[in-house]
Amino acid sequence: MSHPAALTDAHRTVDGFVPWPAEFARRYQADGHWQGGPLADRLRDWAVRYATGTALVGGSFEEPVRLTYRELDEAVDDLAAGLTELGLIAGDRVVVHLPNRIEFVTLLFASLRLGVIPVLTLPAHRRVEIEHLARLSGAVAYAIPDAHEGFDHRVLAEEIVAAVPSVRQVLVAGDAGRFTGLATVAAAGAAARADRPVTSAEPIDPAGVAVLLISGGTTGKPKLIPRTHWDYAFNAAASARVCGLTADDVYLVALPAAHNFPLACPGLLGAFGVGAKVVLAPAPSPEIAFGLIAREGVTVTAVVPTLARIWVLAAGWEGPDTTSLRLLQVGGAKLDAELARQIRPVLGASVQQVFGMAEGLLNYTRPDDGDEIACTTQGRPLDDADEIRVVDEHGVDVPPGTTGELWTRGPYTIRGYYRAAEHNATAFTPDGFYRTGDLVRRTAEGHLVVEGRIKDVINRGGENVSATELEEHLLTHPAIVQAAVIAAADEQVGESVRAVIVLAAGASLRLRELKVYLRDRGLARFMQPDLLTIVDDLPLTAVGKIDKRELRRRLD
Ligand code: OOB
Repeated sequence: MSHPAALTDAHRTVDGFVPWPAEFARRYQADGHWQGGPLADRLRDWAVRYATGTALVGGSFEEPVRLTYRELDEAVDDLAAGLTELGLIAGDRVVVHLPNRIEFVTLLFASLRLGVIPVLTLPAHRRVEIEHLARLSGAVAYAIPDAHEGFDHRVLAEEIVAAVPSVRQVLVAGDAGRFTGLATVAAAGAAARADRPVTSAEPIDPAGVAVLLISGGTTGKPKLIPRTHWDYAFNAAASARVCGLTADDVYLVALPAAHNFPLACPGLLGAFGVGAKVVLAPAPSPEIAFGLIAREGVTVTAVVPTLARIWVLAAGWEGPDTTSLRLLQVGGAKLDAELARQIRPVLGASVQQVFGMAEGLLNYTRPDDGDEIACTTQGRPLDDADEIRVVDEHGVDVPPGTTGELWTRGPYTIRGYYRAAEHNATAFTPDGFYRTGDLVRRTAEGHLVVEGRIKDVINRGGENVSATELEEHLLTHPAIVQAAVIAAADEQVGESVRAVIVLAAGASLRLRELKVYLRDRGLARFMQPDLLTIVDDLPLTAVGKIDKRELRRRLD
């Protein structure tokens, strides 16, 4: 095994993290939001408590690999010992670019056990994002699969190593080529530790940074979101409670595991906390997901609306056995009510809307809210300590029922992005509220309805057209399966309204017909699209949301 040159101290400090003010930190501890040890210590507890229960199912669909809680904890110790042999120490950052494989989970916990901070990137990220994130975090290592979905990550790793001097190690799940195999590291670790449990050289502060998540923002380069052991543990455990998760549940990781939603809302971390079985889907396609749901008896999973639509359509054709599924969480982008209403009849599961963000705040519809609220609202905050404000453009609170920007702070919402002092000055208010940029309305019962993004508004000759609102109307048309509304430059009105749609198989639609349809729905004339563009598919972000930035670029 190759050993890296001695690591310098230049990349060791965890600077750029904005902690909660002492007064808040005290309160969150006193109230029990922040409690317990660092995240990897919890895996030790779970390994004792759930010992021989199945923790994790990975591998391919044809050849699944199963680990009990005890085996998972052992595998994590082996890898942690191996990483120590490689010279990784507390405070180092490692860019984790792994798909839904067992190594994602073992490397995540092995890093946490050493106080090494994983930077959780998504499989669809490529050179631009990875290079930026490796540089920004000052990462010393980069972890990849050999190849995934036809893309050889080792080629990308060559570029990253050449471009970012701090990256000394490339760790590979699978065939390592000229780099270091994670299996080799773990084997060396197993030999070195000789059954002794691994601990960090220095005690790990549970109030300190555990992981760096990637912002889902669609403007500018991704930002790093520092989540602490305490806040993230609360995030996962409180979410598990809201979902009624127990040891009898089987959680399917259908979205990329590195995304906050399937990772901790309640995701795999929340599922481990109650001793449930976690199943990693190598891909979210209906064939694989439905196959795993039937074979493993999956009870809960999380999807984005674009994926929910694909599953509902496919299930309509295939009639898969999804009888075990009790809860389908949908979030990440606005779920239209019509699609939401199809979920129970077609998939046999209750729908739960999740309006969350990697920065923290999570809103859930609750199991006892009833179908109407679950289908038409984006839920309410996870915890009473979540403070939310809905404000106008002057930062003044608006009454219930009025749309405004959502501001929030609380025990698991960050007070600043990592190493982003300049951006933080505008992204947060002086008293620590995160300005989400989301436009929401609070119903009389206290549920939130997402009405759009502050910047996703088309200024059509002085009239503001909300893209989200028009998209929702478009999706009610039977010929339309996907819709995105964007601005098109227009000499007369500045910006005109362009509807980009994907048609149902065999359907056709003309702008004139669409306008008549929208008019009959009672839509104002200024809200009507000026242009209609029909495409085969819409570009998606790394987690599967419609990517308008890329769409605008394509249509320019
Ligand atoms: C989740 O997190 P991110 O960080 O990828 O994206 C957050 C943004 C939100 O600010 C909002 O603009 C949008 O995505 N969003 C939704 C939504 N859930 C997220 N917009 C409308 N309706 C929803 N249900 O996307 C995320 C994190 C944790 C759980 C679920 C989703």
